[in-house]
Amino acid sequence: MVRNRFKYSEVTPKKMFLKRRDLLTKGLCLSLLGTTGSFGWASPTPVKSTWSTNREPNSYDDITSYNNFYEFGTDKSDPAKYAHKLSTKPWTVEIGGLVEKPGLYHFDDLINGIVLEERIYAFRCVEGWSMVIPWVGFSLSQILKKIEPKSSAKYVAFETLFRPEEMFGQRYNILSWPYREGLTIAEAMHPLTILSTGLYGEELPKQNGAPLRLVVPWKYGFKSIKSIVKIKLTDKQPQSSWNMQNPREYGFYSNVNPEVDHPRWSQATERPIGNGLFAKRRKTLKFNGYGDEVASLYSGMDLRKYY
Ligand SMILES: Nc1nc2c(c(=O)[nH]1)N[C@H]1C(S)=C(S)[C@@H](COP(=O)(O)O)O[C@H]1N2
Ligand SMILES: [Mo]
Repeated sequence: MVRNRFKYSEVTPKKMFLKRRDLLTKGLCLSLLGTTGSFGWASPTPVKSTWSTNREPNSYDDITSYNNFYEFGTDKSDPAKYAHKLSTKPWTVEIGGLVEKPGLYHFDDLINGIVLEERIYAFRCVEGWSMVIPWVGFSLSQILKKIEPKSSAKYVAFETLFRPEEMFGQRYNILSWPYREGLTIAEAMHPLTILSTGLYGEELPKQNGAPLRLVVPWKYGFKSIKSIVKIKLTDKQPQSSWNMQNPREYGFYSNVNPEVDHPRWSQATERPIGNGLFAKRRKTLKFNGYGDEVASLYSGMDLRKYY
């Protein structure tokens, strides 16, 4: 397969991005953009979403070379070096727990009929760095509607695959494998919560969590679990690998909150990636700037207690 990847480093990313978006809307996509043909990984036709931020996205290079994906090592540069070892085709997702339609879903069947959108989201890692990322994806709620949660379902649990032959990081006990995360059903149904299958209009790179990865833009980055193979609806709060590793430092909710510091550092400001070492820090916004949309999910809750 010839991948006709634009070299974002050769042009200003925004310019190229807009040019590409133009092509997309003109419907010239499949042949010109070299997407994966019958696969719907990145979609020839991402729809522009009103949920996007107006902020300028980071470059393709920033987004695909500075990563956290501990299955491939703990250095930021490790995932870009080693994630190619992961085989993602074919891919299946096991769906179970409190749903009417459990089963082992082939990736293609799972996303069949779903319209992919472009969502430019702010992204904030708990470590203090941030980016703006033009995802391709769709609201998780669309999948949940397909699989029909029972009324007793209160949470959604996610798991990354466990395959130490391809993911050497899983041979070390840095985290409890497989990587696990969870959301309340209200968080999972919120239209801002997406499953991503691509970025910058093309198939999701493996270091970013191909072929299917969660993105919850108002929460710290570790909630956005990569390379998902299991989705389970439960009536009990799911385990999360980071919470298991250090419950005092990483709570279940982990909403971005400049007023609640990490026990070892302040969360008041963030370092935007990509503007050089001396880039000015930005003030971190409550709920990462998505408060108007999501604050009501937590009304009456003490966000210091439920960190
Ligand atoms: N399976 C898995 N998912 C993961 C991680 C990981 O180590 N393993 N790291 C998390 C963390 S800490 C962050 S900040 C984001 C990073 O996403 P990015 O590399 O696409 O920016 O992925 C999250 N999802
Ligand atoms: Mo993170």
